[in-house]
Amino acid sequence: MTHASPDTAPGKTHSLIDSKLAMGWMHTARFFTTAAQLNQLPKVDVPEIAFVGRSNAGKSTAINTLTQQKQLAFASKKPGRTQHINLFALGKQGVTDAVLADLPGYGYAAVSREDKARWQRVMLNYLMSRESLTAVVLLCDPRLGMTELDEALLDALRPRVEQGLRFLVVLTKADKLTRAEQAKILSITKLNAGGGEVRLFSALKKQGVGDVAQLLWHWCHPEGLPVAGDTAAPAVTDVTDDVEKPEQNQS
Ligand SMILES: Nc1nc2c(ncn2[C@@H]2O[C@H](COP(=O)(O)OP(=O)(O)OP(=O)(O)O)[C@@H](O)[C@H]2O)c(=O)[nH]1
Ligand SMILES: [Mg+2]
Repeated sequence: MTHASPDTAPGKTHSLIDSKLAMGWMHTARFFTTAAQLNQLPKVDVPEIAFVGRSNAGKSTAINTLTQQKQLAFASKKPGRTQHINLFALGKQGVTDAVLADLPGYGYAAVSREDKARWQRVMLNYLMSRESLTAVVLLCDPRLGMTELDEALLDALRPRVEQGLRFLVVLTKADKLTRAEQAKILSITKLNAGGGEVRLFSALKKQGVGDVAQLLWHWCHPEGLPVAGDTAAPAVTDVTDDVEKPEQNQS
């Protein structure tokens, strides 16, 4: 883990924070609320980051890994586990400065056509109209890369991306690929990600975790970190201690 050297000059801000600090921030995550429909979601006035992607891609597991909490989000090898929009609040000393949203996955074959259509509507409405949404993390299984459904989502998001919405493709389950395969899918996905960021990630091997945490921190704190004593200490010191070993994917 690398550490940025602290800038202690008064009145300055840190534009770079180290991954330990970002992980400490992620670790503050706590359950906020759950909703089956958009109109049940409370308005929030802090940046909101949505985790989206195909069913079973690893969205809930990524949230648990990033927040270093075993069961904050419901993860399961049975696809379709997440059926609501679940919000988690982030921020030190109980002061919420960002929200993570875990969304149900799409593309799960066993769901009825009506349920699929209903969910697509809810998700698109959410992505199009949620005012607090500042970033979207699209999780993709690197063995599939970006599928047609992922491309459709990216297309739908494009107008908001052009207006400044941040976009990150996380290639989960990187542990299932060799280094050479990882490098290949990374470069292919960079070409398809419409100018968004792309990162390799493994909940099992803790690959890319600090890197993604740093990126999310910066997106939620574009002004940087005030140089003050109260923000200098991370909430956790060893980020690898309490992370769940996810079950092996069946597919
Ligand atoms: N090997 C490996 N398995 C993973 C990884 N991330 C997730 N998984 C497994 O993939 C399966 C699905 O994970 P979830 O996090 O529930 O997936 P999801 O995208 O939230 O799924 P839905 O809620 O159904 O949309 C679980 O069995 C996880 O343990 C990873 O990085 N490596
Ligand atoms: Mg889930």
